[in-house]
Amino acid sequence: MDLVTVVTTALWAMLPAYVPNNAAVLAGGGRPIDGGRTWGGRRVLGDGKTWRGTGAGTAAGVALALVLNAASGPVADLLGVPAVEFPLAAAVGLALGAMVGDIGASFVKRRSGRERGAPFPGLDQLDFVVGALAFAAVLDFEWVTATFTAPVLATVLIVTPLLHVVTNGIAYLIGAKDEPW
Ligand code: CTP
Ligand code: MG
Ligand code: K
Repeated sequence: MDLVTVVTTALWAMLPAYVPNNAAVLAGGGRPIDGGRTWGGRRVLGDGKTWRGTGAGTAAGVALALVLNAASGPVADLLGVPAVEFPLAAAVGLALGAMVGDIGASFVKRRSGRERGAPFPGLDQLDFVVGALAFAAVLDFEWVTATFTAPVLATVLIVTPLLHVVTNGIAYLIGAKDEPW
């Protein structure tokens, strides 16, 4: 696999996992998932993890995967790379897993005494990658192993934190997000 194929495959295959968090920021609000409950004197998850944000984020990721499927043939031809198609199970796994990974990170942050919005470098940038790949692997293991070869996976782990920093920085600058992480 050449470098162009590796990088385009990594980015394309992860798009349904990248979009949910950003969609959740735009759609967030309403009832928190933890219903305000605390554990050990701190919120279980906090007000930053809501049902609406999670639902909208998951829906946005799945919808994007369907749009990408419609465009994958022509785009792959144009770039001269093999097309990446998302089976529905993989799309749901990537989108829902990204949201659950982020929710899991909030759980860890609250347990370690970090208030809502506090940064946790490393965890913030990769929580949703771990969640997305784990859920996708449970729902469609063959698609994950065929798509995320070692070089593609390595690219995802390097490029995702960079993309995360940039997109969250932009979201902060345009006022969509309270903190730039
Ligand atoms: N959001 C949401 N539901 C989710 C994830 C995010 O409603 N499952 C919305 C919330 O409005 C949240 C915003 O997106 O405040 C930004 O998301 P994030 O940075 O993940 O949450 P934080 O508010 O920083 O909270 P935490 O410290 O728990 O990550
Ligand atoms: Mg945050
Ligand atoms: K987060």
